[in-house]
Amino acid sequence: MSRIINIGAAQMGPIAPDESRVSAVNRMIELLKQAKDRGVNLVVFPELALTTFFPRYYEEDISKMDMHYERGEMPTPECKPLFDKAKEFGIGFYLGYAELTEDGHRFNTAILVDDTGKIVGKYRKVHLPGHSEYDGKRPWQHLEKRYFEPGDLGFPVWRTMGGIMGMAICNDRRWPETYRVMSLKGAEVIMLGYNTPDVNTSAPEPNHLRMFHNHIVMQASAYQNSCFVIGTAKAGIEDGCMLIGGSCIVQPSGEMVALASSLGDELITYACDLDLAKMGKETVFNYAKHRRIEHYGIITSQTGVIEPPLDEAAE
Ligand code: ING
Repeated sequence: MSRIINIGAAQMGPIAPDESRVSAVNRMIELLKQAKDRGVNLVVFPELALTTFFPRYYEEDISKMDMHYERGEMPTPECKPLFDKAKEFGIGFYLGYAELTEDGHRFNTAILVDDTGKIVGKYRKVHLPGHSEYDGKRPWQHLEKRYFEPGDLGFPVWRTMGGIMGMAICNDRRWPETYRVMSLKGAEVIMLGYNTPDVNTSAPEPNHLRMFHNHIVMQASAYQNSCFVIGTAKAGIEDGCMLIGGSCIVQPSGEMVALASSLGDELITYACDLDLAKMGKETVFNYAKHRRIEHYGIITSQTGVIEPPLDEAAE
């Protein structure tokens, strides 16, 4: 019997710096209503779905950014209507937000809530792009290394809603290790939200490559790890800074089966047959049969590049 779960990527348009959480939550509830009408079982909201992408702003005193973080555990009072509506509809969801823990740690976080309203798990973004100090050369800052600590929860997966599911956040999607760790634990669905500025002065590249790279990493990784990958954007112009859209659902073949066409609040959906993940896991990417870990050691023992020595004789 096939295990079909109808998954929705609930892309959100811009969240203005002064937009309230109530406004963002109401927009997400509207997307949940669309999801209900379309028989969706699981909705993936973006990274930092409650606030504007505040790492674009420099603040000397980090505590002055506290208003962008959620304190303590979910659901917060502002998010409770979202949790209640999802539970009423019997829809699970992924929610990205900035987390400020009781003991003062700051993470770029996502939680997975199942279709009964139970918080199944939490993930904290491991790969933090950008920089930690003000960079005058940039039109926009990207201060995730200033406002967040690297995630301390690893890449967990959970058995929930009939499958094995894991989470990632934005820049994580560019690193193959993200998916491989989860697929070594059997992940059939890897979901993630992203806020990707259209301009990244630290990696100047032609504009069209922004979307190309966004999709190639998720499509290649879905194929190489034989799993579904869902990527949900916060898109559009936030305070003058363009964030790319391109929310998508990718099946284990690597083919994109749903793609957002706007830069606003937009739900895309696909009936994901989780058993499609099995074929790859049992054949081409049967890890137990084909991987040769005796040759992979430096992937985890070495952080940066170590080139072969220059040949003295050639000098
Ligand atoms: N944003 C971007 C991302 O990884 C970035 C940062 C942009 C990296 C462009 C490389 C190129 O999509 C976040 N929030 O990680």
